[in-house]
Amino acid sequence: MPRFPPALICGALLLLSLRPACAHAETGAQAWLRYAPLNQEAARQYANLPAVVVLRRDSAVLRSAPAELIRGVRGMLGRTLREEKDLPGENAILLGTFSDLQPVAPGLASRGGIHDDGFLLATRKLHGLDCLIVASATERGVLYGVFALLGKMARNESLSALEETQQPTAPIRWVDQWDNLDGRIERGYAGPSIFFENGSVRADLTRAGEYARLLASIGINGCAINNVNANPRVLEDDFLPQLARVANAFRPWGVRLSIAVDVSSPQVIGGLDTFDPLDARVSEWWAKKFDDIYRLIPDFAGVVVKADSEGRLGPATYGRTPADAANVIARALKPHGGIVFYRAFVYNHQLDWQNPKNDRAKAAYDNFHPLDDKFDDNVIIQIKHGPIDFQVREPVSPLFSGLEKTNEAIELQVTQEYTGQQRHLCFLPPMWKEVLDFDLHAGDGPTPVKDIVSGKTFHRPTGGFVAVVNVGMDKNWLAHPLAMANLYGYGRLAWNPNLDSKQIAEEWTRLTFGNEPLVENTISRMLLESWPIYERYTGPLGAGTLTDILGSHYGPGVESSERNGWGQWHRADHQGVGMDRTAATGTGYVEQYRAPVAKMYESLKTTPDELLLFFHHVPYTYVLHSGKTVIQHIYDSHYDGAEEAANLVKQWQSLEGRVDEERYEETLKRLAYQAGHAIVWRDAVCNWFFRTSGIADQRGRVGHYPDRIEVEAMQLAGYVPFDVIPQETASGGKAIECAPSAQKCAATFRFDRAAGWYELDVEYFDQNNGQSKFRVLLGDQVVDEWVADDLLPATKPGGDASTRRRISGLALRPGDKIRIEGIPEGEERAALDYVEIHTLPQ
Ligand code: GCW
Repeated sequence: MPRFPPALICGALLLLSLRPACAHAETGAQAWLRYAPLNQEAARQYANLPAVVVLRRDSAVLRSAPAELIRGVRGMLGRTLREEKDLPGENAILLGTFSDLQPVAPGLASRGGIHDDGFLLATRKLHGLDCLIVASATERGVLYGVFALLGKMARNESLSALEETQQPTAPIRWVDQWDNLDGRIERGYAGPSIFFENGSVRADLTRAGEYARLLASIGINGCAINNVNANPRVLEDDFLPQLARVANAFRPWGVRLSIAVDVSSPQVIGGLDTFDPLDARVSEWWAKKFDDIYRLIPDFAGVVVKADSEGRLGPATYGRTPADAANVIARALKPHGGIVFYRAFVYNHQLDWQNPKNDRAKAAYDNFHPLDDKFDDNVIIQIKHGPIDFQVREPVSPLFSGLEKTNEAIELQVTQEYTGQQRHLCFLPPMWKEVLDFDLHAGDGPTPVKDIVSGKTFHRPTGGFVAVVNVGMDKNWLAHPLAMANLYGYGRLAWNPNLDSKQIAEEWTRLTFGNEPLVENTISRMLLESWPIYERYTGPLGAGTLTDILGSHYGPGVESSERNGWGQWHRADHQGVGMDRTAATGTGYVEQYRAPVAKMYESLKTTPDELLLFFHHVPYTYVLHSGKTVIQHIYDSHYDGAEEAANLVKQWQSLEGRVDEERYEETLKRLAYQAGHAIVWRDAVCNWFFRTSGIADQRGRVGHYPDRIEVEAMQLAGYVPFDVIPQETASGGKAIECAPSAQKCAATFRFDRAAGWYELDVEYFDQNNGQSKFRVLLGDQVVDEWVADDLLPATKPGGDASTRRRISGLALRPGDKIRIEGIPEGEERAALDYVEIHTLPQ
């Protein structure tokens, strides 16, 4: 079949009135709220949609409901609904709270016992007219109902005989941002803050409002806007009106503003000589501060606290407990209805690594379990889903079942700190589902994490979900066009943790890329495969992500977790690998779980393979349930993972012309980069374990790269070889870089294989402190050139910087001279690692 350019295909499809998503380029700014025009067939089923929308009472939040409905319907159907204040003499869409609608449509509330932010979507005959009703007990629930209705239309679902109720599982459905006041975002990968700039709240908060709209569309009702490593400045008097401006931007969307506060604020900015939570002056200071805040922001939601953690000050300064610190703030918020999220992420990062009984994983439980029943009822303990820190795989935190008389929220991470930083595709809902569905055996029947955090298991008044999101000024919010699936998935699960990942992936894909089955199937399959793939080429068997934990948390850094106080140890040595956390011989961490769970993890036999190294130290020759030895599993999984990452590129390429060009190209670029970086990961981890264990790969792959030519073996001009540290992050442990005096460098070699078509991969190092230029010449002909201008988290050559440039379709002949030229810039010395030449299929 001849290949037509995408524009032609789109044009042809348009003539057939199929109107695919490729009709116009998209930036991703609209995320899943595109309201793209429906094709004729889909639009036909909404032909009878009433022309009028009725909102009987106005308020900041309610106002958004008809506005959004009008916007969505106009986008999808090209019709502009008329807005009325009361029932017209024609069919209508009615929006409102149950009490607003009571006079015209009595008895709605009793339907399904809807409460809080739950909503009803229903068709009713009222005075002989066909009405579509969106109703809730709360104003924001009405808005959620409108978004649900529009989502149905965008996915081409029927609205006839609609009778649906939805009830969120928990009252707390929040997001946190780790934005600093200078505009940078801690662990943010999508540009600067949408809230702050140069120490102040941004003058233009358009994006903050747009973010709130996106959040509302997935049922999120609170957002803490600043880094939990909080700058006390946010509480200074002249800063509060600035916060009020953000609250104003959020308000129309029912998203309540929250901030992270530093517990030392009474001293640092309050002029007191103490921040002891039990000092009366300190409690007065907090009370007065919140009085001031609520005067400006009547719907202020509350605060998030990180204390006694990673160098932050906390109640430990005065020998006080987290409960003392949480309660003094909670009591000041209580009269206003505010809440305190106190983070359970309290641990000693200067642990003695030589003591085999020390274990960071035990910290949250050790610190908080003894305080159960000491926290006020407007305190919520915010617990990271695993006991360490958002690794690619961890068991569930035992603290969830360790607090029965305390409110809890689970903390998840949408920002992909340890899962590829949005340069790698890693759809996290499948991971979160495993966590939420995990039965902690904390009661008579099943007690999955989702029931504990939503307050059901222990009959708590409140609780729920928090995710660290870290959207930025990048147009598409999270940088990778497919990364927003994680924010969408988070919101959907916080609303209803019983949804399955596949359904979430499909919903998101349809809303984001349209309803074409091939597009839906391909993208949702890619999403669902992506976390296991990422896990395979990074940290295996529960050993942690194996990334550089002392720096970027991005590329491979197997040894970085060892021999330091941070406690992310995997204890790999010449004989074996894994942390012994058993009661019998290890740190005793397993005892923090209830008996049935503890029993499962205590035994090697019943510990699932994927968490083996989290709980046990075993020899490399230990045989897994899968029948493979640990070492062979490490090798195989890394080779499989890298191959599957390459396959993601192919899957995506099958969508060329079926998704708009802008998002197609951007996604392709990132997936191709990921496929290259997966090889960097594969080689680093495999070589490290090969070197450490001395056990060869049964399949002969590790350490053998028949298609690879090391640059240090080429003929060099201006380039000098050097040792890369850690050595496994460069092929053969060595790379070349331009000598300090060199302006231009070259590495040359002769091709000595049979004549044919080949692809040539150049592995180079792209740092963020320079923009080197590269050229590849075949004889005298330039076959490719590029600038190493990516902003990877790297200032030196190594696993973070290593990047592949693929030159495809080269006709090579034996004896051909291939020359790679580098022009260094700044501190980036145009470093190269190796070249690989692969035969292309005929
Ligand atoms: O994982 C660590 C991050 C820190 C973060 C901390 C936390 C905001 O590396 O950057 O600090 O977790 O959750 O407090």
